[in-house]
Amino acid sequence: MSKGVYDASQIQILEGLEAVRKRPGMYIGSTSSRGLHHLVYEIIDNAVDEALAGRCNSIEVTIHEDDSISVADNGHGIPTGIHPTKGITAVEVVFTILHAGGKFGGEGYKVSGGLHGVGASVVNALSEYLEVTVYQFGKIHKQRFERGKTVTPLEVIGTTEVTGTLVHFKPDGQIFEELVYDYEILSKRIQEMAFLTKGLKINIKDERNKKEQLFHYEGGIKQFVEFLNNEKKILHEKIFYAEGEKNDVNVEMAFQYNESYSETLYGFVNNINTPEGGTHVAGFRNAFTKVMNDYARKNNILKEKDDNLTGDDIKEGLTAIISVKVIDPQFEGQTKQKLGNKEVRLVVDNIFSEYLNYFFEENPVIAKEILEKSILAARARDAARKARDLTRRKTALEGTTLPGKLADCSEKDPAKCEIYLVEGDSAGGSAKNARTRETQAILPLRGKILNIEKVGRLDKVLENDVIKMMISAFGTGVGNDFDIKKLRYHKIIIMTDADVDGAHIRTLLLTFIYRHFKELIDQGYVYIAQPPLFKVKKGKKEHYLYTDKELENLLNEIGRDNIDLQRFKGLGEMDAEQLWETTMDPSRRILIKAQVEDIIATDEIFSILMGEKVESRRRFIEEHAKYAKNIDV
Ligand code: TTJ
Repeated sequence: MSKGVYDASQIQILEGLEAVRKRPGMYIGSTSSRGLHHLVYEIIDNAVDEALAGRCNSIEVTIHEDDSISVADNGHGIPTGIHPTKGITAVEVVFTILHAGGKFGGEGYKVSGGLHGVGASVVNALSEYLEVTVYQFGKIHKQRFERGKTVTPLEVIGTTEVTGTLVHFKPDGQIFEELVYDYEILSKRIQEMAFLTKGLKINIKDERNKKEQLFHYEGGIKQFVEFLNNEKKILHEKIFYAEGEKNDVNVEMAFQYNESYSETLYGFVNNINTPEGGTHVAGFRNAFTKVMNDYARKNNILKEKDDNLTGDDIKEGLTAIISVKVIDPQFEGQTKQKLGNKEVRLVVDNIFSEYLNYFFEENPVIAKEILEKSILAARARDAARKARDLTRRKTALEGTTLPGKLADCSEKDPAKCEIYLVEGDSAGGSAKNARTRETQAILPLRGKILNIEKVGRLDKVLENDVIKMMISAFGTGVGNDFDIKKLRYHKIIIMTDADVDGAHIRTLLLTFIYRHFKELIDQGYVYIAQPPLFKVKKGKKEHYLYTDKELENLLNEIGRDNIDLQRFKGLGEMDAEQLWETTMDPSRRILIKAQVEDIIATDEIFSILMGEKVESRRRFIEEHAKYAKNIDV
């Protein structure tokens, strides 16, 4: 290649990576902690692709002391030769040309990227430095980049007997607002990747505090289902598993029922979670409903007079993973998290139907148990509908739908309205006095909020008075009636005491909202208020502190003599003015948005906290109480 062409392509490369640095959000979503973690997934995805191609079986991820990251695999190594059209080494192509990550290479390298797949060059552009080391054909090759720019060519620096690729990078402080890695966030995602790629070993090591975990699942998603059901009482021992491929679409499915009433179903496309579902999930549900009804009719479990089971009936207690690999995934929906490829639906439907029919024939006892549970669900749904019709008629007669305890706001535009769900009547009273009447509504919650996870079914949940009040205040309806357009407040703020009971009530409320109003959380309408833990008075000056750390800092600053330290045990200890100043004034308060960031972790925690197995619940609370912020033990 002539020097002129090389120069031209160099200019293009620099322009490309400069664009990434100018608009990082366009490539990795955000420059917050989320984007920071995204960089690691991006690099790991490349190594996982190498594993999918059958060339590597082990990946090591290291968080170094300075929050730089290393990812190493034992594959064949990124090719070190000159790329036929680009005129630079393939290694340099991977790290400097946009969207090049792994997409070249042809045979056995079909699926790659997906939603994340913006490529390693984006990581390079957003790193203070990135070093890649390739172990290949007896030699060690190394190249260094800084902020996307090549600073050394790919050089041979030694000899070796192993093969693989090692990438070491440090996210750029000029780009990211947050530079500290969270071990838990990385290890959760890494565990998920390990479940999704059976046989692959992924080790994560944190050199900042010597933590280390190895994830390795020969059973793949079958073990994923086992893990998700671990804290639940299972309905049948044997886990269904099937794998198949048709028209270049690879499908893996696993499921097992538990005795609860909620569904835990995760779809993945090229190892990426699809919270909004899509054609793969639709195909699964369609086949499941059809096979269940056919089997039930054939074996006289459903009688002639009975209605067919619906998709909702077979959901209760189902834990399932559907993982598909697609060459050119199309993502749709508001957040681009829904698989759109039409051809996938039938492929999943066909493969699942075939294996499920076979599974039921082989395991008639399991088939019967699952069907009986679904039939019970159908009856409960019927009863709930009748109960709902009844309450609807009743409320129509009474002429009002709002609960008496609600101190509503006068503003009618939901976007401007907030509702505080306040623990206890006395705090409720202070909050009513403190509030801005125009925009802030107060609903005091007293009495037992029933343990939703234990009761489960909607018809039972709806019998609880506190729950009924909340639902009618929200205005949305519930279950099949749910309509988010009718929501009366765009901020639902949970305000509980800063002690163990408060934390428990908060968890109950969040569980309830998560199970029955998940969309409210998805839309970012649910918040947690942060009341202060301490008040420090010195002379005429008063300070409110929200964490132990803040208190310590303040005391270090102003000294420990002649101070008056008050510890707030509950909201009730604050008068209306204090409550307004510290927790309710929109210009001063701290609100935490309730997020289902990591659905899997949340779901597991909810199950542990709320579920049947009392022993593990006690253990969990003991283990976590000492770490949890704002919990007074
Ligand atoms: C490309 O197609 C031919 C065989 O090698 C393929 C390749 O790129 N392999 C590869 C990439 N192995 N490992 C990587 C890789 C590993 C890490 C940790 C990070 C990156 C960006 C790539």
